[in-house]
Amino acid sequence: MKSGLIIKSISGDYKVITENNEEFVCKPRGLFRHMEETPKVGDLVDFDEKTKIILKIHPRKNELYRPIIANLDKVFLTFSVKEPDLNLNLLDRLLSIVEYNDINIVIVFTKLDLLDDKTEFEKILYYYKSLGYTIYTSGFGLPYEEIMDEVNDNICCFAGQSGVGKSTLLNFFDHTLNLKTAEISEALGRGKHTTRHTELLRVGTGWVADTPGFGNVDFPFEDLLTLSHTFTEFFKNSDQCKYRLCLHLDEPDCEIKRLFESGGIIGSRYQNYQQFAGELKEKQKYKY
Ligand SMILES: Nc1nc2c(ncn2[C@@H]2O[C@H](COP(=O)(O)OP(=O)(O)O)[C@@H](O)[C@H]2O)c(=O)[nH]1
Ligand SMILES: [Mg+2]
Ligand SMILES: [Zn+2]
Repeated sequence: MKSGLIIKSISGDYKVITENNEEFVCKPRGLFRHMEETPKVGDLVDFDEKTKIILKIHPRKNELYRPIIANLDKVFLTFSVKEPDLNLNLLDRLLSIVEYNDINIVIVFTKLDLLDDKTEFEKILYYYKSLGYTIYTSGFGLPYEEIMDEVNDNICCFAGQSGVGKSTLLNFFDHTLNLKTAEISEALGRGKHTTRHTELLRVGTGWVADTPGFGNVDFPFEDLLTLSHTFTEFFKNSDQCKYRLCLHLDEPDCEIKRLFESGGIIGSRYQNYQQFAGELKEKQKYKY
């Protein structure tokens, strides 16, 4: 019996790589299907090297559904400051989802070379840094090396809209990857993405999921209190709210609203929160 990491799923088969870099194409054991358990890219598995049957999936530390991947150590939230414009709504949404999944977050802002006036961006950068997030900035002509260290020894995924420069970054880390940049197919609709398989690529001493750019994603939870807890600064200050289970929406004497009004919480952040709360409420309406 051998153990290895699933790096690719190919219509029911799984490419598994061992610690000695041997690759095997394995099939799952029939029993998994019975148990409604499917191996996923990122899974550590035991398999029989003769029959090439996966015998056991090791317990997962986490799993995402879009993209379908298990055991992520780190998610890179990649956002361009221009072309496309900085999308703070999507940033706050992805931050919430990744916080909920309890996976390490690195934020990368790209294309800083395209920004003539950095004043507004500096404020945003300062704010998200104050939340405790590790943030890197990149751009043509700017250093990328330190971001590379964040990939080493980790299973990672780069999330963000098409065109923000994910493939460009990865190619910079490893020229042999030769990922296509500015793919037209990526820029067109989301339909294409569902047919694409997730694959882990060797980058430095780490693994990076080559996933299509993901735009809008649904929240993996339904209740508003959970949402409020994924906004780290809201959670931290919520003990100052009058109500113990304050949702920071219409309650009186709410510390979060106070902070928003005094500029302690940047406007876009609170407005995005309100919008997400509305979205969850809408979903609940249709459920009952
Ligand atoms: N000016 C500038 N352009 C960039 C930068 N990074 C990527 N691009 C360009 O943005 C386009 C999309 O990049 P790509 O890596 O394909 O984005 P992806 O869809 O996120 O993988 C390409 O034309 C890149 O050359 C950057 O830092 N500065
Ligand atoms: Mg790409
Ligand atoms: Zn409150």
